Amino acid sequence: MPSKSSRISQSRRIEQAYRLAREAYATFGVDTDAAIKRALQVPISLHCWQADDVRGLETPVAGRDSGGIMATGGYPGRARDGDEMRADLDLVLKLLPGAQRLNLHAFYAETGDTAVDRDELAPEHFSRWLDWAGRRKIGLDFNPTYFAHPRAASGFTLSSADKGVRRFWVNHGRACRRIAEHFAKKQGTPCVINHWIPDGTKDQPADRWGPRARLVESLDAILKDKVNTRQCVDAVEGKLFGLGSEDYIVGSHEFYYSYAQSRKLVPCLDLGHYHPTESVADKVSALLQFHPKLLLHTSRPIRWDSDHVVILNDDTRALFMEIARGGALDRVYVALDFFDASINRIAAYVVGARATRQAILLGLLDPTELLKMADNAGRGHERLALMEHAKAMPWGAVWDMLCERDGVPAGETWLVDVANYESEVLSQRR
Ligand code: RNT
Ligand code: ZN
Repeated sequence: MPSKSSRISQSRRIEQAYRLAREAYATFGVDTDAAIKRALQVPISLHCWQADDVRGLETPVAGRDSGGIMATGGYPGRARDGDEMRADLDLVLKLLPGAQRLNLHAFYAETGDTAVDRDELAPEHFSRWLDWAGRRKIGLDFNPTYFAHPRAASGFTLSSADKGVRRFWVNHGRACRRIAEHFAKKQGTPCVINHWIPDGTKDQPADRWGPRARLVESLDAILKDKVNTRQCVDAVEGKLFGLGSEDYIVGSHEFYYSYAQSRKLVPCLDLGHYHPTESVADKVSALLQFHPKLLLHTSRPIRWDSDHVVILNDDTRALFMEIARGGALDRVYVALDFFDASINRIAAYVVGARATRQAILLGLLDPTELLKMADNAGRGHERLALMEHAKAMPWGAVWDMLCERDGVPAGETWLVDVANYESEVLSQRR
């Protein structure tokens, strides 16, 4: 632990650097105090599945490399049950500035000694998560788990040609919506429920039509139940390909944008789900012309949808820059989606969540008004020069102040807490 006097001198350094940064930004027409305040308010929904490498809490564990997604690596300390997950998340929450939520997957139900299949899940199977979230005053979001299950082994779930399989997953989706509605009622904030299915094929199918028609039918059957849609906010997530579904994905982007539009659902954009040269940032202003809200899964693909820990790279920055420039921060739900089993998992959360909030802050520190003025006046060279200059602005000093104001460690001193926890707690997990 840093000593009290070194903490005081660090605070003083942060204060001094911030004063200079605030002035520099003010000449740029940017109010750093307002940016800090706003950046802290945006809720980031922490995905529970980084804690245990997307295994879930069912017994027997249904298999971790299913559904075209896979956590690779064998770093020690994986959380093995709900209590360990919550303990890990407690430390994560302490090290993150700003508003947080927790994003649960259905296979993190805690059903004690009785096995409860996915189509029979009910709110009471999540009571421990709800109690925990209530004590921490954070809201829960939710996801049906349409993978890692014997009935998903064929590679098809909601779009399966098998009526029984389809019915099972429809009932799972319906059960999950009731759970999401229950969460929302308890916590007093809407619960975003994201539907992602792995359905697809490794090689070219003869029939691309049938599964898509069946997916429409199944989703409609799930949505037919009356739930309060202000509480249970349904989102649908498309993708380009997965492991073992390289050629054909039933729920492609075009499918879900149109489905969401016609059924008044929220489209989910996952940063890892597009062609590597495609800009996800550019899609925001197109989709928000037609959809009131978007759900974002911040992730990081490396050559494929590898779900690496989010860092402050060009993609993350561009995404939130674009959202801030459009004044659309309250039209997006921000959620993390990555799983790296090769590094300390607490640090994975902290790095990814902090990078996401840094990108939000950077978006809010953008001198958008100046840039637009230059653009509108036809002075493209000025716009370009200002954009380049903005990159060299002292935003790090503003970030440190954001952490300071929210009472969490600035800089990288949080690594000490992670190291202590690793030696005291994680190293005991065998
Ligand atoms: C998979 C999707 C999906 C999952 C989670 C676990 O490609 O991104 O969001 O990562 O549901
Ligand atoms: Zn995702």
